[in-house]
Amino acid sequence: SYTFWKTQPVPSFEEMAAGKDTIVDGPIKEIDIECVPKEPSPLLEGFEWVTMDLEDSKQIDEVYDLLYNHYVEDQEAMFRFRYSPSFLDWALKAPGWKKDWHVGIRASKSGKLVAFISGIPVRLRVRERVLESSEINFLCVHKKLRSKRLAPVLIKEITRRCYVDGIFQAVYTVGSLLPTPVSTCRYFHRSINWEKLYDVKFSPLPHGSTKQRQIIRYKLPDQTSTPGLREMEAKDIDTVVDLLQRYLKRMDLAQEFSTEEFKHWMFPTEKPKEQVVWTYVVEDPSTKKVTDFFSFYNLESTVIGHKKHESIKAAYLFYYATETAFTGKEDALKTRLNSLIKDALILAKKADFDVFNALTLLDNPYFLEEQRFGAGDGSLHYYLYNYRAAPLPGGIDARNQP
Ligand code: YNC
Ligand code: MG
Repeated sequence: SYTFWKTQPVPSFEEMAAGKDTIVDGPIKEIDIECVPKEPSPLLEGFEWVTMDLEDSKQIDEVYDLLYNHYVEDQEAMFRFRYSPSFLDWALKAPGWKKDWHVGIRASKSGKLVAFISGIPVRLRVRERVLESSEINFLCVHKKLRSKRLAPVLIKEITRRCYVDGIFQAVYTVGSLLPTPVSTCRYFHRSINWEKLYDVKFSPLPHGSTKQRQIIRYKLPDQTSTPGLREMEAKDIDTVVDLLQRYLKRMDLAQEFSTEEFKHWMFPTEKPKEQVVWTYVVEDPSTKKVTDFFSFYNLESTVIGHKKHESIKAAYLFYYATETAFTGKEDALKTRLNSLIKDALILAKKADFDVFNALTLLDNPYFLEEQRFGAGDGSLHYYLYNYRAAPLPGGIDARNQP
């Protein structure tokens, strides 16, 4: 098995396990641009390569439709991610985005989009080294074309396009196990609308509990409690970028944010049809200094074949940072994060979300239990392409788009 992955510049399971303490970080293979093919390799008869034009909203809708019907589901096929067109517009047109990295396959006759893979440029720091890399996401093959080895063909094509542009490393996250994760996180879920989550069988009724007890368990106050908490404004940007950059230095794997990238991800000014990201700051009422921020994004899941509920509205914790992280006082950090995330839950409830999700990354373990998140059954593995790196005990950032 792993007949494809064995041919790729990724560490084997054996190498990674044996080399835990001895692996020296660095590229696996040198790429000679001269030797990179100028054209894609031929496809199965009846299919053709296309570069999607995501400045055309009709083509965003085509990607949306493909993913809406064929993208990631849970093990029991009860839920499927439903990235909105506004979300895709945001996620695929990050600063420096390249049209060439939005790769599709169409059926020649009908013109129908049947497969997709994408990359965006990202400056990724692995410990002390910064890699100009691509972040690969939204790999999807139509259900009728599964198990025909199309996925390796798509992966090879996006790799070729990255190489052509002089990008030789990539980062990607996948729910399933491939050779070889550099880090692994678990999903945690915090019910907001427990009754609905129970109705759609997302949340079980724990043995020995009652519906009423569950509803009370997840009840939240009507108002946030952190003094000075408010929506982020343009005037906060410089302070918050600086805060986030300092905060992320504590992690072994993190995106290096420029101000432009920060604005794109955390403070988009063009208001889309559907709001994608929410960002709040805390302005200390006495000093007027911004001391904390947090953000979450909106990603629904379709409830497959349910009569009453079409989808679950999920908020995903995105980036955050707090000055208390630099005090060296673990207790202070823990207390602060718990207050902030409790307020994030309250705000997510006001915005009509049913559930609030987070991974075991950043400083999240400090609040997951106390804020009544429960472990989900999914893991998310983090991978690097053409870069060998010892496992990352120091934590990772929040690029948590599955
Ligand atoms: C996957 N998700 O192991 P072996 S995540 C990578 N990522 O290869 P076939 C995957 N590889 O084991 P199917 C993968 N899923 O023989 C499968 N594979 O070595 C490997 N699902 O191919 C698999 N989206 O075409 C095997 O499988 C080979 O028809 C089998 O297609 C797979 O976006 C898939 O989960 C996932 O649409 C497309 O099942 C299909 O099943 C599907 O016969 C639902 O493929 C949606 C879904 C995946 C979400 C994601 C990140 C993708 C990362 C790809 C790797 C990028 C590497 C870096 C490239 C740039 C380099 C530079 C610079
Ligand atoms: Mg296939």
